[in-house]
This record gives sequence, C-alpha cells and structure tokens, in this order.
Amino acid sequence: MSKKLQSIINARGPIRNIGVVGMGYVGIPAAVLFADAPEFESVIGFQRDSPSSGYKIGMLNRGESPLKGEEPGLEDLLGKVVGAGKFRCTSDFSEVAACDAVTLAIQTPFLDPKDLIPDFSALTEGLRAVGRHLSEGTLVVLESTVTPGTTERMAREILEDESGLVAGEDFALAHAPERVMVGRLLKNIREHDRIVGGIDDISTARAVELYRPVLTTGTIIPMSATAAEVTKTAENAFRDLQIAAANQLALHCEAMGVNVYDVRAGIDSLKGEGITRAILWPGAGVGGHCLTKDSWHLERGAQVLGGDLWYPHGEESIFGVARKINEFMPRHMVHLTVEGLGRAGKSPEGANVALLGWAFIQNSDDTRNTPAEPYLAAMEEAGATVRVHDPFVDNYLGIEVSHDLDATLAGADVVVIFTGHHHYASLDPVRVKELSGREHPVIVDGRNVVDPDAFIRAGFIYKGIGRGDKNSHLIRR
Ligand code: SAJ
Repeated sequence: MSKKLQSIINARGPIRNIGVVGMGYVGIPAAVLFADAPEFESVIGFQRDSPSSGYKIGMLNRGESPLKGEEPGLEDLLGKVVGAGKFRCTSDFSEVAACDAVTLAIQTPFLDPKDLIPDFSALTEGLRAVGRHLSEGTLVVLESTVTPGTTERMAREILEDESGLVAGEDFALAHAPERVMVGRLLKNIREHDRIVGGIDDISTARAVELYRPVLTTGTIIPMSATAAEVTKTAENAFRDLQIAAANQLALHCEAMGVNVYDVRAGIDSLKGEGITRAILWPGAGVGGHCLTKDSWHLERGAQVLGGDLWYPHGEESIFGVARKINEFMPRHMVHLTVEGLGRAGKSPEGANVALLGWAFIQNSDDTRNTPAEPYLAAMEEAGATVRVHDPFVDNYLGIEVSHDLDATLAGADVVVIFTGHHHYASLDPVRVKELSGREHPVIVDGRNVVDPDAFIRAGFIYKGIGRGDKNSHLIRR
C-alpha cells in the first residue's frame, strides 16, 4: 500500500476527466456512459486517425455512432452527451495528460493459437501513446481481454518505460474486463457485475470509483488484476467449452438417429435445488472476437505465470479440445452439404449454394471470425458457387453479401443456414423450392431455425446439426 500514491490521488481529488482509448464496440458505449454520469465532467474518446478507422472521429463528434447494427439507446445517448459538451473524440493523445483516468479497449487477437502467440501490437501502441502523456496520479485501466499477467507485467513495463513514472507509486493501474455483447452494449455495461482488479488496493479502489457511477443493477466485484484477467478469460473459455459439449452431443445424436434438441430440452429440465444443467446450443460454429481466442489467452496465462502446469505433458487441455470441436463445426456443415447433394445425385462440383447468414451471431452485423467463412472457402474449393445473403451485413472483404433473399435463393441446389437471424424462421419451403427450380433442393440447417417436416413435405432433402431423427428421411417424390 503506497502512501505516496494515496497522497498523490488525495491531492488530485475525485475522478472528473476520463479518457477512453479505442472507439469500438467496447470503447464507445463505455465513453458515453461515463459522459452521462453526473459524477464526471468530461470524457475524451481517443482514436487513431488511421485510413481504416479515422472516419469515426468526425462521426462521433457529430453525435453519430459508427457502430452498425441495432444498439438500443446508443445513438440517443451519444447525441445527448455530445450536445452537452461532455464527450468528444480526438486523435491527439497529448490530451491524456489532463485525464484523471484512462481506459484502453483495444482488440487483442491471437496471431498463432498453436504456439499461443497473441497479437498485442495494437494494445502496445495504445499503451505507449498513453504512457507518453501520463501524469502523476492517473488511473490506467485495461478493459481488453488479455493473457493473465499482462496488466502486472507488459502493461506496467510499457507505461513505466514511456512515462518514467512507477506503477503503484506514481500512478494507479487496473484491469476491468469488458463483458459486452453486440446488440445490448449499454445494457450489459449497466447491468452486468463489473470485475475490477488493481495491481494494488489503491488502484482497485480508484477503479471502483470509476465504474460504480455507470452501473445500475450491476455490482462491483473487486479482486487482484491477475484474478480479474483469469476470470474474464475463463468465463469465455467455459462458455466455449459448454458450446463444444453441446456440439459434441449433436454429432453423437446424428450418429444415434435422435434429435439433439429433444435431448437438450430433457437435460435442461433438471432444475431446482441449486441444480443447473446449463446446456447451451449446438450449431454451425463459434465466431466473434471473444470465444475464438480467450481460451488461448487462458492457456498462455498458465504458461506465462505458472510455468509448471501439473498436467500430463503433451495432453491437450480441455479448453484446447473444446476450441477444436467448435472449429470443426463449419467442416461438419460441409459434410452435411455434400451428403445432402449426394442424396440428390449431385456433387459439390458445379453446385449452386445459397448461404444464409454471414454475421457470427443472430440479428447483428458483426462478422468477426464468422464460422461461415471457412465453409464458403471449402465449398468453393470443392467447385461450388456460393452466394451469400445477410440482412444486416454489407459486402465483406471482397465477398459479395446480398440483401436480396429471392435473388440469393434463385437456382440454388443447396440452401445452408449459418446464422439464426429472425428473417430465416419464416422461410416458406414452397416458395424457396420455386426459386431454386430444383426437384429436390437440399437444405442444411446449422441453427435449427426451420421446421424439417415442412421442408421434407415440399420435396427438400433436409440436413440439420444434431437432427439424427431427420437426416436420413425418406425423400418425398
Ligand atoms: N454460440 C453457439 N451456441 C450457444 C451460444 C453461442 O453456437 O449456445 C455461438 C454463437 O452463434 C456465436 C458464438 O458462439 O457464433 C459466440 O456467441 P456468444 O453468445 O458467446 O457471443 P459473444 O462472443 O459476443 O459474447 C461472449 C459473452 N461471454 C459470455 O457469456 C461468457 C459475452 O458476455 C462477452 O462479453 C463477450 O463474449 C466478450 O466480449 O468477451
């Protein structure tokens, strides 16, 4: 407990001016909620003026959100805090000097999961930019999900190196991981409990002061910085594991000729007395920026911090196995597609595939690490032509994404559902068959969105993840 840091912070007084580095899905909602809190006077959003994301600065200063997709309440709140002069965005990092607290919400992807090498280049750049202008008594908070040990080690070293100040003596440092999901960013920040972990008690207390005003039903859960890093990476690794278990069960159910959704409902019915058999949903794969990498951060943490993980050498950890199962699901979708085409006497070579849903999650425009991408690549490699439809997503990295469902379905030998957008629940089998113009078009449902019997009655060849009860149905002639 550094008396020096405590006295510097006491002299500085309550947190009034805040900086938020990284105007993305995490930084923007966090910044407007800080700005909307009466406790705080001003919030500056820091964004690199780069060719790919510099446009956000102008939009935000006009009170417009650069985040596409539906984000309830965000545009209004942004307009309000910009209008009130409590929030503005800049690429001038020298303004960090006037901030009492600075948070960093920057992507932390993995370069190479196999060797557990993360890509901290963007985070390092952000930390260096903050360090260069850091003033005594400032609180720095990492909101990005990082390998356990990063706050205490890499972040501390970079900030000290750039500022010449000492963490825990001259400035406070903490980790407070984001827990947001697209489509409910503001709600998640306000209502989810907030894990807050300082490198020391003073840093934890200062971080609690920062986050408490933006919480409504959520409460603060204080712990050490490293425990906070493990909590975040582990909660996503556990979710990935639960999804992998559901996917593995789905594969078993296909082999056993039963409906995984009946089984899931059965397992899920065991409740009460503190019993929760939280079984998640099988599907076409796991995408997004979080579950696809956080297990690797956790794994790397055990290496970086532990070194002596007492576990059979060379044996893969359960989190690694789970990643492999979830990464396998798009390939299983290819398998179901080829099997379905086979039943129609066709092969992928020359087949027309209508791929419905490019976003990684339903009713969103977020395409990060979408499971549809490896599927598209494999089908094209097999000689098929794949047309993509998604109501929320515009063109993606050279892949044409259509908003015209009929045009996408026209002439399709196969219709494959990758994302559970609400639009697809009302697909009319008779209309879809008409558009395909095929006698026995194939439908592959990766999210259990459609009614298999309705499509089978219309003459489709049906395939579904976990639908062992339907995947070998008699073809209606
Ligand atoms: N998925 C399934 N089956 C399920 C749930 C999800 O196949 O039962 C798939 C989804 O289709 C999607 C992927 O997994 O492709 C991820 O979905 P998600 O619902 O986990 O969405 P994320 O990744 O945006 O959100 C997760 C959440 N983590 C936890 O619930 C532990 C969220 O709370 C985190 O804030 C977020 O990661 C993050 O930013 O870390």
